[in-house]
Amino acid sequence: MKRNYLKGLLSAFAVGLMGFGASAQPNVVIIFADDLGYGDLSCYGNPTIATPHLDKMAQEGAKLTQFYVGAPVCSPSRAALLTGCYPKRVGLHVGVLSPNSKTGLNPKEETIAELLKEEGYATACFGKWHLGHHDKFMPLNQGFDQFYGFPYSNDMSRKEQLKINPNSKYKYHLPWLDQRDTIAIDPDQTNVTQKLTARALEFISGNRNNKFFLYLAYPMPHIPLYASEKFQGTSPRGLYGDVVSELDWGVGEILGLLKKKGLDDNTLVIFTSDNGPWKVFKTHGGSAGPLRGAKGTTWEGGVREPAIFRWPGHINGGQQITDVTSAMDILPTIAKLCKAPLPSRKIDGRDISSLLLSNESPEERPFIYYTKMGKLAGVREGAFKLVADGDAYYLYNVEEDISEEYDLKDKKPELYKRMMSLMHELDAEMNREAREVGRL
Ligand SMILES: [Ca+2]
Repeated sequence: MKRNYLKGLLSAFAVGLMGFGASAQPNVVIIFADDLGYGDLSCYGNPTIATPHLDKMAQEGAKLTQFYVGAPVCSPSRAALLTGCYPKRVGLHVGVLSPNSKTGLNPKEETIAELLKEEGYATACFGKWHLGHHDKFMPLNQGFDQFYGFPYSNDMSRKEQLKINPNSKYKYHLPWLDQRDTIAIDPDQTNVTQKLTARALEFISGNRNNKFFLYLAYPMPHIPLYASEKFQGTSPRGLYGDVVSELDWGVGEILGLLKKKGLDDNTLVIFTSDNGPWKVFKTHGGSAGPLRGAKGTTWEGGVREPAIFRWPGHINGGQQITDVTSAMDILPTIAKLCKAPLPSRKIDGRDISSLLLSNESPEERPFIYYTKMGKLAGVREGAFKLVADGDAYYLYNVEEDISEEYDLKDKKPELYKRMMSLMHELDAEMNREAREVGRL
C-alpha cells in the first residue's frame, strides 16, 4: 500500500513534469501484418510457429479474441483501420487497388495520422500502403511526415509474377519508396522486414523526446514470402514460419527499444493483421486456426484477426478480452487516449478505451460483413452471425460454434428474420451516407 502511495506521488510528480514540457498524450505504435491468420501466433494456438515476443506482448497486455477487420482483403481493410470507418463509407470497398488504379483513399477523410499530427505528434508510415499509389493519396498527403516502403502489395511486381508463372504478361514494377523518391524497382525482398524494423527503431529513437505515431505495416507474410538469411530454415512450419518468426523478432526489437528508452508506460502498442490467411497458396498461406474460411471470404477466418494491445501501467497484463471489437474502434480509442478530437465526418468505430483500461464492456454494436468486392454479406449481433455464401444465407452462434458448422436458420426462424432485416437496415443507412472514393 505504502509503495503504491509512493508510486502515486512519483507519477503525480512525473505528470507535473510532463505538464511542464510535453503533455501526457501517449505515443502510439500500430504494427500491422499482412495476411497473417487468426491461428498463426503461438499465443493464439499455433503449434509450431514460435512467436515469443508477441506472446510476451500478450502477457503484458490484452489479447482480443473477437476482433474484426473491416474487410477480408488489403486495401479496404487498411482504409477501415486508418479512418475508423467501414470501407463502404469511404468508398474503398470494391476490391484491392492495383498499379493501374486511378482511385485511392480520399484525402478529405481524416486518418489517425492526421488527428495525431494536429496534436503535435511526429508521424510515420513504414511498410505497405495500398490506399492509392498516386501522390495525392499517398501517406505524405494523409497525415504522415514520413513514408518508407511499398505503395501496394509485394506481389504486384513483374519480377515476382514471373517466378510464379514464367509466361506471365504482368507489366507493372514494384517501387520501393523513401518519402516520394523511388529508391529501388522490384527490390530483393529478403531484407524488407529488417529494413523496416531498422527504420522504425530509428524513428522511435529520434522522437524519444516528442510524441510520436508509428504505423508499421509489414508487407509480410503476404506472398511472395521472404525471410532474411538469419531466419531462413529456422521454423518447423517452413518458410511461412520463418517469415512470421522474423515479424515476431521485429516486434521484440521495438518493444525492447521502448523499454530501453523509458517509453514503455507512455506508449500504446497495437499488433494485428489486415485480413485472414491466403490459403490458396497452400503452405505459403497461413492458418485461421479453428475458424472457417480464409482471406477473401466473410467466414470468420477471413476477417477475425489476432489483436494485442499493450500499454504497461494502463492496460492490465494477461487479459483475454472476448468482447466483439473491430479495427474501426482503433481510431476513436486512440483519439480518446491521446485527447484528440474525432474526425468531423461520421465514423463507424467506437471508443473501447474503458474496455482496455478498466474492463468495462462498451455498448454492443452489430458488425456488418462485406465481401472482398464490397457486397453486403452478413451481420453479427451478440453471439449470432448471419452470413451469405453466394445467394444462400446461414445463421450461426459463433461463440458456441466457432467454426460455423451448425446452421441455426431453421431452428431460429424469428432470429434469422430479425437479423436479415437488421443487416439490410444497417446497409441502407450506409448507402445513404456513403462518401466518395478519392479520384485523380
Ligand atoms: Ca492483406
